[in-house]
Amino acid sequence: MLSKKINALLNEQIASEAAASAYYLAMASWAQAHGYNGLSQFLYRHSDEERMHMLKLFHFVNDRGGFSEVRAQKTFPSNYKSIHQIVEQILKHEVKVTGEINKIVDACLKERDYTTNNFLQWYLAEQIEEETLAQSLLDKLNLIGNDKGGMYQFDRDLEELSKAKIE
Ligand code: OFO
Repeated sequence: MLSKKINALLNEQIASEAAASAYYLAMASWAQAHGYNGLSQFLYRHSDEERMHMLKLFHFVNDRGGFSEVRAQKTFPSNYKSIHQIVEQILKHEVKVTGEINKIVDACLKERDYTTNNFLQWYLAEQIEEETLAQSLLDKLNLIGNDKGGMYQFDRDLEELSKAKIE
């Protein structure tokens, strides 16, 4: 059974994962409109993953006798300066999400809610992967600089990456 406090924290996280999904969807739309097909596919897929993260939490809360909330979404920007800016924002966003999950884990340990703590370990592992991927994309973009051929290849590589399985 979930405590009120953990239930509330998990509802915050449900809202955060839903927001991440919408944020990446907004970025995907920009990327597609600007001809970055690889990046848009990568972002559509990333948006789907965040929705899956949201649903996984949603079902966990309800299965544990809590109550999952659906909250209203804010509007995300439809304009971005560059691919570089988008990848920087993804990294920043993922670091923020890691901090949020750490905060819930901390609360679980204080309350001795080992079940939720155990459930959240999957999210922590996922965050390491996502932060590492965003950082490596940013490193590549820094290497490419303004080279158009390099940017074309980068977009092609993202297209390949987007074909991998969703989790
Ligand atoms: Fe960005 O991964 Fe969800 O939690």
